[in-house]
Amino acid sequence: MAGNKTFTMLKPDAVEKGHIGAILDQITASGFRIVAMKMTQMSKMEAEQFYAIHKERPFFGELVEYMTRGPIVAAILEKDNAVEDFRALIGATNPEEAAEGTIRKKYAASIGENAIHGSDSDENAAIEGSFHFAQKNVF
Ligand code: 3AN
Repeated sequence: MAGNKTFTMLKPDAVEKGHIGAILDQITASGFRIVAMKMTQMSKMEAEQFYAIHKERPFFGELVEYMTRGPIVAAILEKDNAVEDFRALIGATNPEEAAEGTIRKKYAASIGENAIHGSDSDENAAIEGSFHFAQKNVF
């Protein structure tokens, strides 16, 4: 059965460009409830751990550099079928392939700087959410 929580990060490029408000507005207008949220800056070690699955990929160094260069907004979101519906809302990893109206189509510059993260499975949503939030800060 599909779970009802996903995890997101508004990435440094989205924060730098002043898109926090617009993106959160689109997320909540699409039926997601914010159940945890914070602004934070990841350390190199945290980013390496968060993206450990990509550590053999050629873009790993660039990804860690990008994700640590400024603050992000991390959040846990709740909705029926959260993971799948949120992936649809953010659009394809490469903004050039993202559907019209999706968050990446509107705000992402490139595949490397793609504005927003969304968990790709219920299992990863739980792992990523607890990476950033203690249970007492999830409401
Ligand atoms: P998604 O974020 O859509 O789940 P993943 O998990 O494949 O995509 O990639 C994680 C992050 O790694 C992306 N959000 C993006 O910032 C970066 N990334 C993915 N593919 C590339 C690539 N080909 N070149 C540079 N960065 C990439």
